[in-house]
Amino acid sequence: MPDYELFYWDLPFRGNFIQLFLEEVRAHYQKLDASELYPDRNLNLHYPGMAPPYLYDRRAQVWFAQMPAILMHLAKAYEYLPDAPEQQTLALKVILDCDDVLMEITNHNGMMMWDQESWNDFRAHRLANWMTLFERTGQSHSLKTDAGYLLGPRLTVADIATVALFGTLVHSFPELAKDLEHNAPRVANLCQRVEGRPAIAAFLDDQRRELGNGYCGGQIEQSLRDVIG
Ligand SMILES: N[C@@H](CCC(=O)N[C@@H](CS)C(=O)NCC(=O)O)C(=O)O
Repeated sequence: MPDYELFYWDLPFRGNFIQLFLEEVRAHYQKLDASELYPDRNLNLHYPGMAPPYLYDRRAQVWFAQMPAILMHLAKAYEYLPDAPEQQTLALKVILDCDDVLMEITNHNGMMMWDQESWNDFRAHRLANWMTLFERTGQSHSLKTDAGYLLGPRLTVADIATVALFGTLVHSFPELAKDLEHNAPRVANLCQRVEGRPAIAAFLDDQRRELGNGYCGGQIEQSLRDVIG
């Protein structure tokens, strides 16, 4: 029996935040399709969540929804938070920043499609500022252009989340690699280093062979491809 069950779509988007973590710590888990729970059963969970991802922790017998809550739960279990309490809060802040970027880049989870003008403006300003903000956070700690981590001397959940955000983004949309390199060179290098860690690299190889450059799916992914391309 696996220790965890992760329910998400066959897409990287929010699911990879959890899956990169589970792979990194070599957790015993099973990935199941979100359609097994959503939309018919999600309100019957003990702690219902509005939408995938969902994680079931078999030992604790608890269901979790909300990507940031799931990651914090796992980070505590595997000691992937920084040591100092204020740095632990900073790790949560980094994960919440990531979730905000996911929301913004998909125009509120696809509620509206992108048009060229609004995308160009978002890319030049808010997306660039988001990238810079992660870079500054790393610079305030030990992150160098070829070494170190976002919140200090060791890998934490904040690195996994940052890489799940920007590593996935530039893999799915290689046109954005130069934006990341320009605004956040240390973060760009962090993505390569973390994506190269053995368990994560093996997982991403398989996933990228299967899903190609798929990102968030649906019309909003097509809309992103139209404006980026
Ligand atoms: N704030 C939630 C957002 C959950 C969410 O919007 N999930 C999306 C996919 S990433 C979803 O499956 N939405 C329902 C749908 O597409 O039908 C979280 O961070 O987990």
